[in-house]
Amino acid sequence: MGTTKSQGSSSAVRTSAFLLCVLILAQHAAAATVNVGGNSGWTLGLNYKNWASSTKVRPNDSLFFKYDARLHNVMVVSKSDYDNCKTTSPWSKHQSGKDMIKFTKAGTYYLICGVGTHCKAGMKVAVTVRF
Ligand SMILES: [Cu+2]
Repeated sequence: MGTTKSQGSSSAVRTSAFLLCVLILAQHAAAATVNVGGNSGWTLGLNYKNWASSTKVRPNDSLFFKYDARLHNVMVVSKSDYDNCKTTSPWSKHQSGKDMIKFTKAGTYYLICGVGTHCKAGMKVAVTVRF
């Protein structure tokens, strides 16, 4: 009787440990969608430095850029192009107005609007992706 009871509880412990592992793995794998600029989206007049510093982005999360495609676009650029608002050699250009951009590796990524002088006016964001 005592043996049966002890077997029962150790199997319960094993089950809990297994479930805990599954939970941890699931949490690690779950990629989120991050709305760039929060409710304001991708636009002029928002402080993206403040937004980025208060936003957690993990590898494989999708950055969602929501904007009017007639007015803006999104370019992934080098740090130097980000600093200088240079729009002529982007690594990638997105212009659907509802772009999902995903970075699979940790690091800092630089995104700007390539229309007119929007970047110089502050429509630029540096996103640090980390676990
Ligand atoms: Cu713009």
